[in-house]
Amino acid sequence: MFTKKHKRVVAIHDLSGFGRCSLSVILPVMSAMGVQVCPVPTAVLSTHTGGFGEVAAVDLTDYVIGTLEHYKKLNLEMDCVYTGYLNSVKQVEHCKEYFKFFDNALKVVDPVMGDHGKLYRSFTNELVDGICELVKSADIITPNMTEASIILNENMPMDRLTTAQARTMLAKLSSKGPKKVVITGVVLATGEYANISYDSDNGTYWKSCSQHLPVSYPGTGDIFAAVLTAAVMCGDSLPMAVDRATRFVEIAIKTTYSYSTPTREGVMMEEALKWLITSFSEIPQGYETL
Ligand code: PXL
Repeated sequence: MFTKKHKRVVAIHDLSGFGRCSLSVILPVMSAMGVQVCPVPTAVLSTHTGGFGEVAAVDLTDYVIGTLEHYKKLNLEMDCVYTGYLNSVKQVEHCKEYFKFFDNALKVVDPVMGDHGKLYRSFTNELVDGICELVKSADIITPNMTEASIILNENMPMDRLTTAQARTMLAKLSSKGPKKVVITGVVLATGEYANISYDSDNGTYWKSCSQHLPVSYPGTGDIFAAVLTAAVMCGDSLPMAVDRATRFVEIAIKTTYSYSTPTREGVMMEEALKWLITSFSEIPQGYETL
């Protein structure tokens, strides 16, 4: 009997044409790491919603559940269901249906809702509540600080986080359901800029620090979650996967910054992708206990 060689993930996210985010970056990243991606677009947009004015967009709410019905008929196996930018409350329900049907698959929720203390354009309170609910069914979640604060119904911390505060945030998120929690873009009391994580299976807390540049590019959260998800699917421990994602996003940002391109155009994947491929066989060792 033929068994598939590569791990397979269904990625439920939007497809933005210009601006290098969501499926446009998730596909190359995961393919380069040897994972087969089945993209399920939640919406098609001309650009992301962060700085290009009025967007040409088509909502694909009813398409998502149709893909599940077809995959059921095909008896497709999925090793992972990974959700990101959702376009309607109905799509939250459709993601739950995906989780229910592929109950043995790894469930990753990137609760894409906002950044820098603000919700992305087009996110209603109802959709935010739905995504906060979806988080409870996940095995792994990857919020940034803004999204972590929304899920916890807390104000976004204005100060740097002490180790105790960082650990508390991670543990509180995990107590909602996901066994593994990652928070990106955390500034620690030490002044370090870190991605922090908690694995409740063994009670361990981790941090991967990176150099902080005075720029922010859209899509880096999507790239981070995609590298992390593919790395876990391929057998990395949580700290190794977080570190792999941290290292790749760091080099993608540094590379792009050196070219001084407009930030709204995202990171130069075309330049950075080779680092992902050439470094994938190396063991990521930049993580430390938190
Ligand atoms: O990278 C997050 C993201 C994904 N998809 C769309 C977005 C954004 C952030 O602005 O607008 C459409």
